[in-house]
Amino acid sequence: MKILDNPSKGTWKKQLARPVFKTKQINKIVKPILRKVKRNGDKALYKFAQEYDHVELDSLFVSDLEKANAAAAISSELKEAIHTAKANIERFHRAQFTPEIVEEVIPGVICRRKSVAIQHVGLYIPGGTAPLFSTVLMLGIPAVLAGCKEIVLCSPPNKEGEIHPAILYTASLIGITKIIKSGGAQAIAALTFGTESVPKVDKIFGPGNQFVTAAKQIATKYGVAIDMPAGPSEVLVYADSTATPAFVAADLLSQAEHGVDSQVILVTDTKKFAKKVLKEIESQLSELARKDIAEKALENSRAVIMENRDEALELINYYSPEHLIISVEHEDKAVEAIVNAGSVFIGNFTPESAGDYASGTNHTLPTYGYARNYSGVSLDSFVKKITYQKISPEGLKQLGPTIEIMAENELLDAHKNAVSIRLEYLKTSKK
Ligand code: HSO
Ligand code: ZN
Repeated sequence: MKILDNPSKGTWKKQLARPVFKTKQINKIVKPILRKVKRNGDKALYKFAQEYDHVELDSLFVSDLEKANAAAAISSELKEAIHTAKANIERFHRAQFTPEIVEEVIPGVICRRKSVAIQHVGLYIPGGTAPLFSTVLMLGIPAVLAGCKEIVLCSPPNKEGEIHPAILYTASLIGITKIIKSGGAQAIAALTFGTESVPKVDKIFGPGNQFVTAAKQIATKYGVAIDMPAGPSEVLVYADSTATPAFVAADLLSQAEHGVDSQVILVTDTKKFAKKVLKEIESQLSELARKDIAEKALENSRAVIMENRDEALELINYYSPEHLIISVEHEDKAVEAIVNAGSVFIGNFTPESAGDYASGTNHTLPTYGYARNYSGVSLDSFVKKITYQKISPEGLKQLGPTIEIMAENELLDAHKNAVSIRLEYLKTSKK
């Protein structure tokens, strides 16, 4: 982990650059996959399962028997933990319901806004090196709460044609029944275009590797919405001498272990503290099963010394981290100064893992600097807001002339006429 000593503003862009994607090469691989799924449907999915997952599938669907076996395969401790996390996530997401707005703007002109569930959603759960069953909770719970009519979950099978039991158990627990054994760009393609087995959806959610990310981007060209543009996981820890170096190191490593392209940043006020954290990282790292991955991620990572607090906060907002841990004296002031972050974790006893699993907030968050202009997944992500209006004759008499003059000046006669014709009618029908 490289130390940057009070880097001047002009150097931030270069010094804090995230690992770059090789989008062009990735797209070259992904586009033909999308094309084949679009053209050949299920047949293509079976073929890609052979090619990429090394399995000959009998069915793309997870069967009821597989779901029952999954429930038997996981420990009661894990089940209990999943239930606890589910309750907390449900509680925080249920609190996100916004009431319908009805406003009589002027007498006789009533405007209304209501949230309506996105009808068909696709949830992508990666397989690979870590079975992210927690992501099933993070995406599935708000989807169910929002009232999405159809929820499809796609996840890649292993060589035995199975999906990790914890993923299946969690999905069943929250009421997701349609689980498809397909991963990678081909799963995104199936959700985008629909196949014989996989329904076409309106919006696709979920993390994934660079192929999945690229496929999701392409999906948007076909009228499918996505949760957000995604990149590798990242955390920025802002800590001073009031924080415990071992805790800070553990938090940095918790994101570093996600992937070799993850990035973790420490921002602190003294070199002394930075050195303590680095020493802790060194000793904790050797104990990790995913040491090699974390080690690689640390090569992309930085410890930044910023003596000046205002500048430190400016740098954090510049970086716009997915996760921000603030463990400094007078934390409230620092928290209030933050305008760009996906999710903020406050104090020495708030590890990012809490939000990753069980505190209640969502862990699907904007990475790669997108915290500047995107929110993390929430209940809102699964609804769209429809507005309504109803205008009475009295209302139209009031508002009509405003519309007429505006339409006239935009040179849109037909717009004007849609009002004038009614006002005329109201005038004549009175006589
Ligand atoms: N930190 C990840 C989510 C996650 N962590 C799932 C563990 N499991 C999102 O950035
Ligand atoms: Zn994590």
